[in-house]
Amino acid sequence: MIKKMLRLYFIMGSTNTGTADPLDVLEAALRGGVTCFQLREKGPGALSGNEKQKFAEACKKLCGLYNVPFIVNDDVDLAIAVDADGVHIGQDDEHAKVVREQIGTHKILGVSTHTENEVKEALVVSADYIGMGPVYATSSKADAKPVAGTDMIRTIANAYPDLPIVGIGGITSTNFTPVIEAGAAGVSVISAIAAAGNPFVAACDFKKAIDSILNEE
Ligand code: 3NM
Repeated sequence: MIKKMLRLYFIMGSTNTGTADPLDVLEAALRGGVTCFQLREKGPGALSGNEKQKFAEACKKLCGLYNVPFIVNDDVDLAIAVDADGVHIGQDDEHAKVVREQIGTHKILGVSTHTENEVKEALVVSADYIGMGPVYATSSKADAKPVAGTDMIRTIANAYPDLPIVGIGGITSTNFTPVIEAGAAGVSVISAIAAAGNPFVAACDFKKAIDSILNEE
């Protein structure tokens, strides 16, 4: 179930959509077929406090209309306050063990990983999925690690065949195939949808392309 959820995993914050209204972009992405959504409200101009919570509530409501899981990046208190479906954390965020204790076992926990050791640590806290990247160069994350390609995804997918893996970083509808072939269950994208001229068409085309590779509708 988690693997299917990861197929086209859309990530966005209110600063990722240029002049377009972020809630319109999210609605278009959901209509286009994204299978999971993560609110990642980070960087200059990001919302905070009550404004961030209101925005999160609006995002969660939209996701609910489309039956798409709503995940909050990093902010465990917010995830609990709005009763999100899960939390995604990086290696620099709060320790995964503490987060698992805070959110319990009913919420989804995703962890960004870059090495086999980080993957092992994520497994200890029963991470529901891991993110691996950046597969390609990205301009959406200021402190992204060096480009990793797909080698580590392949290594981890071979070692842990049941572990749901999602690739991230510079992935588009025209370069995602090697990520799936390496063993990822899906791809996470910001700009390929959030910065597309038509996010609905971008999500639709992307979803069709992934489904055709995974041979399922
Ligand atoms: N995490 P885009 S790369 C949020 O490598 C994030 O862990 C990364 O945005 C990692 O699809 C990244 O626009 C940015 O490249 C992904």
